[in-house]
Amino acid sequence: MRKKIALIGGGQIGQILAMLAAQKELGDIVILDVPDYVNVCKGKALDLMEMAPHGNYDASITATSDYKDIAGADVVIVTAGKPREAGMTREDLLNVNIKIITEVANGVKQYAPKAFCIIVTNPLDAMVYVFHKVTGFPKHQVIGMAGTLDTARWRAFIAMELGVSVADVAGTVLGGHGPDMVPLPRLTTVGGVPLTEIASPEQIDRLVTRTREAGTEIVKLFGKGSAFFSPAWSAIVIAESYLKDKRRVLPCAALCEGEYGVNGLFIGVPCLISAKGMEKIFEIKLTEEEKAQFQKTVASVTKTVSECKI
Ligand code: TXD
Repeated sequence: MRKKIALIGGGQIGQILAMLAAQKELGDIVILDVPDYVNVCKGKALDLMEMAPHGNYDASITATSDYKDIAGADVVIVTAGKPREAGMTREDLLNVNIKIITEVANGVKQYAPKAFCIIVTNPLDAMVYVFHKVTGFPKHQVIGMAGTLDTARWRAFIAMELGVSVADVAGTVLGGHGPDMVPLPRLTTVGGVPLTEIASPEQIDRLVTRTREAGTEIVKLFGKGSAFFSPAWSAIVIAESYLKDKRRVLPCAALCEGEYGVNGLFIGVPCLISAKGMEKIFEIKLTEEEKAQFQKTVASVTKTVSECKI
């Protein structure tokens, strides 16, 4: 019996999610979107089915606007919402996306109450908080996808700067999905060599800044809409770790209840993702400077969440 993956939102990211989930044969895929857009999603689903012979994958890919069709989903990935336009901050999306996420959360709670839920919609740290509050799901069942993307960006920029393979760049980014996220140069390595020993302080500062502004850099280039290839793959990495019990340790927005001195907020931290969902949060002994940066991002997330009227 194949697993079932519900993609709530079949737009830019949703369509890439469907393609990647199908190519990796993670399960059958149901895309859910609004009635006005569902025929486009049905077309995308059909197009992906017609690609299967070349892609050599077997999956049922369908689209709907009825939550009944996501019944029993094992994984739910939520991208429903409005993306940024040039000049907008992620927080500018807050009110419009709170309404959407609340509607989505009620639908998922009713039809897929056991699903492992990966929230992507921005402002991410607030949207995952809203989804968790509205569903009342246990914390192992709900995470936000942002740090896995931010870490991929951090690794990609380092590889580009140093002319090395991305495969050999290891590191992590903590905190909120915003301009004060916390890449950790001290714990980043290139083939086991500490980044701080092969890149100058100026290079590292430039890499940190580019990582923090990576989303905005793409939004500016697009003018309307935001990144979709890298966010989609970042969410699939998490879903795959859950579905295959790969036990990856990935930076995700998880509900902290004392970890890192944070209580009651979803914030980007290293998480063990297993068949149990978000099984465990790993704590890092931060330096005083890293702690100060982390507290700054926590303050930003706290402010945005405090503005969520739910
Ligand atoms: O790392 C991250 N977490 C971020 C997330 C990285 C990049 C993009 N980030 C955010 O993801 C972005 O700011 C948006 O809030 C979401 C989705 O981005 P995407 O680029 O996929 O947006 P689209 O193309 O507008 O797709 C959104 C879809 C679209 O098809 C709408 O019709 C649908 O969401 N939508 C809904 N579906 C179901 N139910 C409701 N109510 C609904 N409203 C809109």
